[in-house]
Amino acid sequence: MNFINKKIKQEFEIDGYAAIYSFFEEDKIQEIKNELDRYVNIIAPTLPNHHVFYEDKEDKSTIKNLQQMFTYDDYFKQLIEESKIQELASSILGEKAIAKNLQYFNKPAGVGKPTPPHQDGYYFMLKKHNAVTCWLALEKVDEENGCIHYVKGSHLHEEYRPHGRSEILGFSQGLTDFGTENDKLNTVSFPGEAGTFLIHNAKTIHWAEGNKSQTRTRKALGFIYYGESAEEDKEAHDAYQLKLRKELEEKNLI
Ligand SMILES: O=C(O)CCC(=O)C(=O)O
Repeated sequence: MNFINKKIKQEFEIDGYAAIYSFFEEDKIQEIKNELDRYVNIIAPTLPNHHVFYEDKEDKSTIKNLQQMFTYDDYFKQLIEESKIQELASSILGEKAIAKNLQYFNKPAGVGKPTPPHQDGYYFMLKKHNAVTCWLALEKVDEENGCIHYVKGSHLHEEYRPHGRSEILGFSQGLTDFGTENDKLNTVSFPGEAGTFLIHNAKTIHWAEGNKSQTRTRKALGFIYYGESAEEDKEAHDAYQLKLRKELEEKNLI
């Protein structure tokens, strides 16, 4: 493991997350943005309704979330499977990182909803919790358009915090007891320029506000990896996803 990854791993183990402010050169960020535009224009309209979400499904300019992007497109497959993101995830996990999801997280101007406080591992249904999420800002992120907040050290607790259904499309579960004194004292926010790169433990509590800007979007990509020794409860996971999809269809949200 190189020196940089060692330092990031140390931070990650203590805090439950680490931030790298210049992970990719500007040119690479521009390339990713161009490929994302292509994907949104050409591939998104062809996707099944559980892999593309809109704040208002009648208004395609309000696209908020894409799921499993790497399964539909070679550029994004390479970005998650054969890149320095995958290498870093493997270093942090201490074993080969297997790509599980590549998500687009947008908060459209004016209407982008909050990201409820949650722990990713609660959704993953893993027997061990060897999973990480990486998050890459594709434009400037701050308190106005909804930057990420972490609760420092929240990954160190054995149990997950209680979650319940959230009303936010794309984030079906949120913490039901969020906002304790400890949560408030340990919350750290991550504003930054395009290219801001974050990595967090599957147990780390994180959240973001809605987009209060009337003019700026908040575009980011999320990369989920499981360690190769992770044991999924695939049956339970797939059953939950199917139930959720039916509910969202019934509510006419997707
Ligand atoms: O981009 C966001 O607001 C949420 C991201 C998130 O929850 C994640 O990457 O796990």
